[in-house]
Amino acid sequence: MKIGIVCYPTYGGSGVVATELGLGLAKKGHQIHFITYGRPARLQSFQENIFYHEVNAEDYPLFEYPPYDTALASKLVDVVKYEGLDLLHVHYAIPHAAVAYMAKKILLADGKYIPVVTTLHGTDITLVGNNKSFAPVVSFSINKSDGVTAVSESLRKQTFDNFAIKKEIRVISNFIDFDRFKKVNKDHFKKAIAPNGEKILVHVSNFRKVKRVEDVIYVFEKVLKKIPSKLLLIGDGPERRKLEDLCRQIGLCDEIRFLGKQDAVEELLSVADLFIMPSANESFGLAALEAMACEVPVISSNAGGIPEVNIHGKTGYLSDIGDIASMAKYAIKILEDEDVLAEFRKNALEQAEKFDIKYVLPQYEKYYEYILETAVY
Ligand code: GMT
Repeated sequence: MKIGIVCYPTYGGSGVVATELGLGLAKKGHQIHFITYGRPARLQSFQENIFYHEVNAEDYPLFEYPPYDTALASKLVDVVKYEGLDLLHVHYAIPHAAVAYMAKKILLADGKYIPVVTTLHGTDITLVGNNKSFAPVVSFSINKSDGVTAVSESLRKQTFDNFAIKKEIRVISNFIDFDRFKKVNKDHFKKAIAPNGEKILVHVSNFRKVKRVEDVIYVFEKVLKKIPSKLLLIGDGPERRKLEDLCRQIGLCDEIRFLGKQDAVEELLSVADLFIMPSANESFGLAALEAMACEVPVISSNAGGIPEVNIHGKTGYLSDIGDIASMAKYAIKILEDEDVLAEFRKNALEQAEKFDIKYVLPQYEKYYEYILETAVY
């Protein structure tokens, strides 16, 4: 198949999933065309069957904002037409599903039919989509997509609860590529981060409010009272400044390291003992799955789709959103006993294996085939 993939190319989970999906499909012989405004973060080197088309929203003195949607629609029309694409797979309802619909109509006027599959990732539904000014576009573009997938049962339910959806939504979960995400020997990292054998706690996110990174710091503060440990905060985003201030305020600058954005996050996860994800909302929690693939148990909130990934009492523990005391108690329970930690590590890996890309790629391929057979125009 020749498939066009549209996504946000940044460090967010949706861009990661879209890119890894494209790379995986290309390895299986499909021709993949990424159509984005920047090179996707995980698209780093040449690979057979991968093409990249950059969308340039030209600025013009008359425009207050560069017209990204129009530029993307025009690029989609161009790529579908001249590369002979069979299907467009857009990640994120707004604006991608809406823009794909526009491109589809333009192409139809020219006698070319292109089916559109939309994947919902979470913030498009739970945060942005609930903003009343976006809601009509979100509902419309979901209903007008030929196929719709959501990354968890929880997100599927939330979509039906919040919007007037007349379409079937297929759940195809996030996945993990074990060629990349696996525990590797990085003892020199461990020695540098925790020279006295301290336990290493890790959080990875884009430091948005919804991630509740301050809870990570408060949980760590409690853990530190019982267990010698270090905290790595990986990623960057709008809350970082406040978080740095918080670390200074509570005097933990020597114990907490802000590492910023990291490309080889799996190498850091390889030296971690515990991953913390206290999010207020999380449609799936790909970052937790990546940690589990590297044999790291997870202390998380029970928001959204996280319980579909992190199994309470087995791969980690779930607490109510904001319940720092409970999260710290569970973290200590895992970290204070080496046998317990080893058992949770083993369970985390076993659970992550259920989300192996080798099981999920065929689900997308089958879904594309189904859409190509059934789409009516
Ligand atoms: O979590 C983020 O801030 C990034 C966000 C995105 O839209 O890129 O991630 C969402 O999609 C990921 C991939 O499907 C999911 O694993 C994340 O749980 C989801 N984030 C939220 O729902 C907050």
